[in-house]
Amino acid sequence: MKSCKNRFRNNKGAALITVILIISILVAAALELNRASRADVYYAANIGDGIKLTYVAKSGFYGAAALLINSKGDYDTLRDSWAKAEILSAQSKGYFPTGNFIVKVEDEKGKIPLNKLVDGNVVNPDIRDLLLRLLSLPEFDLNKNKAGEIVDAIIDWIDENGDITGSGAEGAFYSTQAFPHTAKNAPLDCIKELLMIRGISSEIYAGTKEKPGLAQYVTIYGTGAININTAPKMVLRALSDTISAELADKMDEYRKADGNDLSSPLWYKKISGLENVLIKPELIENVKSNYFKIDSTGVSDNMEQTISGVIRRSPFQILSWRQD
Ligand SMILES: [Ca+2]
Repeated sequence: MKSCKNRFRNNKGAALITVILIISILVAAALELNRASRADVYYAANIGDGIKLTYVAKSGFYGAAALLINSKGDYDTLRDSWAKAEILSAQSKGYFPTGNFIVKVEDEKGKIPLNKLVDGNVVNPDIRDLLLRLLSLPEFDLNKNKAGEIVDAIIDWIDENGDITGSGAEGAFYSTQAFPHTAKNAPLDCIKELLMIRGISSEIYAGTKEKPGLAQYVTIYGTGAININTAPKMVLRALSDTISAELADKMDEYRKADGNDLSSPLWYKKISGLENVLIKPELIENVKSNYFKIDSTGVSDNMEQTISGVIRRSPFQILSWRQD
């Protein structure tokens, strides 16, 4: 009788332990389900926010394109509405329930047209010297030889032949690299291609906190002439050996001031200190632009989505499109 009672107690104990175990498992499962559900909800919310911000960024891109299309003057300047896209960006704070965009427009004609550096196998000495002067500016911290090596290597990358230009590099060099390849021997399809060319490190290409990057001053578009009305100050300095940083500041001030006539590229001659500076006329032959880079970022409290692209204004076409 006594042993039967003990067995009954033991069975009750085992049942209690089983129930506690089942409850523990159920509680753990419920907690896990709750955690996973919350993670799914956050994940879905993040995707939703990302999609919304992508459309906010797209709005900025097309808004800037509209500013460009509506800018119908005979010449382009940094006083035009497209060049003041920060106004459109500020207005966008009231356009959307969530987020706003920050959009920036750059004139590709203000940059050095790398594909005009060589035509077949014929080097354009004006563009070569322009690029050499740019890379020789103290901000790049390259000595003259190194700058020359880079320019020659870009020429060899683009020219059709396999003959080494000065201190350049052709297929024999590239075939010995960790990832062997040949020189392209054709025009660039995108600026990032520069990273495949001998001597162009990611630091030279993109810059650092202290140094500028080559990428922001060069383009694969353009006709060969620079728009002096819109070129970055570093490119203005590269237009002639005699344009110092101070003179480039004066040029920038002059071209941004209302009322100064910028319809002819020769306006720079009116600035004190620049009367006797000669920029080769072929380098600045007109001030009308047609290719523009647009960067638009949709921003919210905790997320960003960026769309970058290049457009041709007339006839309008989106030539490149990248979503980060
Ligand atoms: Ca070549």
